[in-house]
Amino acid sequence: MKRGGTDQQKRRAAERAVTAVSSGMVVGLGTGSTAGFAIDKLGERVDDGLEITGIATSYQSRQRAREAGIPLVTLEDATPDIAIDGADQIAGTTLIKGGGAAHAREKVVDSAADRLLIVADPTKETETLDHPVPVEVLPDARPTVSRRLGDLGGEPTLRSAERKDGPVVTDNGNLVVDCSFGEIEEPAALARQLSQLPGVVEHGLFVGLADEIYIGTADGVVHRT
Ligand code: ABF
Repeated sequence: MKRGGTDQQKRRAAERAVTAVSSGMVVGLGTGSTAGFAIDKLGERVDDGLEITGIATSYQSRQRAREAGIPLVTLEDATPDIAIDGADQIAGTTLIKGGGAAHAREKVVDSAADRLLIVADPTKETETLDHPVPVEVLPDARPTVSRRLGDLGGEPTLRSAERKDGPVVTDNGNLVVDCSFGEIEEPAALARQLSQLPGVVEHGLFVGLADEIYIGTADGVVHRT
């Protein structure tokens, strides 16, 4: 699996996407390193007089937005006009997200936005999705969901925390099972099957949700609409 573009590629994509933001907008703030560059740039523009409010998709993006000086609201207060978020894999307008274990809130905020802009480096693009699909599960449902994922032809693995013993726990207090399905020929059908499993809070397949894709390259940005 190809992983990890350069910070320059990520920053280019993020900063170009931020040019779509104008005063008066409510902006969904994505999670991850590429979306983080967008938050930083939005903060710079706020310093220069841009008047926006942000809606965070995770604890991480909330903290980064606070440091960048972006005023924050919640979905109780407003609906995002635009959201800028990263992805783990992109095929057309369909994405796999959840590498940061934030895909449940990301999907809520991103799908509420009038326009979803995805920012990424070139290693994220593919013809056919084959990245393991992150599935956020209620802790008590982890064994049953894992069995059902196996029945669907997947290979589920409980995500472990890198820096301490034990599993990753999401901002919502749940666990993440990464499930490999090999090449995903019909993401919409798989997404429906995953959504129907009792105990699944949210999965990382974002089918047809992206409105615009910004890919930062060594010498510019490829923008697809
Ligand atoms: C979030 O961060 C996730 O949905 C996705 O998993 C990840 C991408 O991170 P990065 O931009 O650091 O590759 O957007």
